[in-house]
Amino acid sequence: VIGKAEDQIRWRQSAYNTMAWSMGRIKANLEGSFSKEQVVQAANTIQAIANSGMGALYQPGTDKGSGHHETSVKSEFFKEQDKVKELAMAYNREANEMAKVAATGDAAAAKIQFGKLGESCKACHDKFRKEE
Ligand code: ASC
Repeated sequence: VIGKAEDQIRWRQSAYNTMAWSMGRIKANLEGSFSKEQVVQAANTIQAIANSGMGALYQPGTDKGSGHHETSVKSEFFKEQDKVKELAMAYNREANEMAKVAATGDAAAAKIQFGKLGESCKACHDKFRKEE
């Protein structure tokens, strides 16, 4: 186990924030002028984080942050590990595919894959993220 509970919460939140920035960056490129370089950078960033072993940051005791270490994860997350694994693997697949598609520079294909990737984010949010 690496880090105290509040470290793990902080590290995983920074990972999600970097992924959110990267998703926003891809979205902006799909809606505005398309820069293959930017989409590749963002997709590669998401892929790297998706494959970084973030499962290690959900040790017991990381379900109750407090103050500025507040966490949005539901307690069900820690009890439904098979479902978590299934959603995480689907997300991983879509993130890997996003990087692959980005590398081709095909904006139409990137848009389709971006939709699939976003759905795989949302599937976990719907099940395991508390309402804001
Ligand atoms: C984003 C972002 C998320 C996902 C999610 C997809 O850009 O910050 O958390 O996409 O909204 O449904």
